[in-house]
Amino acid sequence: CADVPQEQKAGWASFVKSLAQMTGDLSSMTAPPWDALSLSISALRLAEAERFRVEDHAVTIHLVILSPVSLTEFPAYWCEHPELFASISEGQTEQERVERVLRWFIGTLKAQYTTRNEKMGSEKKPLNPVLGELFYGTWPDVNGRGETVLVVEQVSHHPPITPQTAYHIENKKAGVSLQGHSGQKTSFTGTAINVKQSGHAILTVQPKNGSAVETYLITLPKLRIEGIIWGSPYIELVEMSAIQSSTGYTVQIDYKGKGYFSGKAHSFKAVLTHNGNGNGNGGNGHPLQTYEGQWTGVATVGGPKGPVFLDTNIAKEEVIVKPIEEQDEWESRRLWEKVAKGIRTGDYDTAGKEKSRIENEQRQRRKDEASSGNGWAHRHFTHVDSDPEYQQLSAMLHDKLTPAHEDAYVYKGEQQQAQAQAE
Ligand code: 0T9
Repeated sequence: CADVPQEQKAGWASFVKSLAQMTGDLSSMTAPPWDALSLSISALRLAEAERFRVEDHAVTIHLVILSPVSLTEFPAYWCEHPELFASISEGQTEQERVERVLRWFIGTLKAQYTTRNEKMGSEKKPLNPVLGELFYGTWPDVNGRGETVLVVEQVSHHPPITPQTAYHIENKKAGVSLQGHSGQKTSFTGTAINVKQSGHAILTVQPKNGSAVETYLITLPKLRIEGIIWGSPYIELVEMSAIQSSTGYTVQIDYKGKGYFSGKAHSFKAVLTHNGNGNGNGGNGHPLQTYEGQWTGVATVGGPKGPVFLDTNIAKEEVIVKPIEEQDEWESRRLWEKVAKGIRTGDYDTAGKEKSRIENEQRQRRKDEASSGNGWAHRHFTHVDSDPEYQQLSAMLHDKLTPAHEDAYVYKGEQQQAQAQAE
């Protein structure tokens, strides 16, 4: 690395520093190994680094790795296989239904965590939603499966509260709905970004065979953004997450990258147990079934040679969104239209100016709210300090699988929604 020009090393250091500025939490790190990083990078692929224009300004770097899509669009990833979502209620037994929940959940991971790499070549920094930003979408009723409707709202934005995105997805005909919220805490390890997700989701199912309504707590996995020093960031899921059903079933899902269970990247292994007495420790139950494979590929039941549980390469259906001209001014694609266009066309000047305009407007709004004493009101969700459904389900989960006690954002439903629009 001795022959790497000094300006390029400095360029990388400023690139990495700009990452820190963009992801809030990172900048609170006390002793980031910037120097070590810029040196190790220079020994790697400086040619790659060229596309960040390392010798240039940090501003250029920001925008090149910036995605034109806001985080409020991400909840749509929960439903890019609407038929898997809808068919949960068709399971004949409690165990069959929990298996369908697992199949749907594993089926969402590829979209959630690899879409940006597929569409834009690498993971990119999503647009940071503003408070009150909305995203609406639908998946059509095909073959009688019922229409699925998505409502997303950015419900918090400012520190010290972690920014949170709340969402509600419902297929009325199928009797399946998902309600959740998500936020992230990021930290930089020197070579990767660790992301801890806050929030959880609760799935509600009205079984088609007439059994009582069931709820399922879905916890969110941790992730690592790898490949940063190579200039091509991608996500690997780490540690574990869980699905806990009100019927007493627990699924623990362990995630591993290259070199573990199968020696393949993006691997998982899920174990299904039932906690016989309906309370206490689901993790201690005798394993009823296992599911393993790649969440980007094929998964099997009962061992690697078992029958196929899910092939994640089945076609996905992107959410349908109204044309921008028909959208509310708070809807994500309308709100970010000029920024997104700038990023897409390489007009970073306009993108940057528009982004600052939106951010300044937000700052002014917050100031006005503070001086008038009228805070921002959520349109579709009500904040609750404790959610009884969450309490009931998380009490059945093993400690190591339980997210810290959390509040929730409850969907107001259509009635209140209509009322709010009339006001
Ligand atoms: C919830 C999902 C989440 C959001 C994203 C970490 C991340 C923001 C949060 C967790 C969705 O259900 C699933 C997928 C991707 C996650 C994003 C990946 C990512 O890189 C960003 C962070 C904030 C960055 O933009 C870091 C910058 C880096 C990509 C630049 C090289």
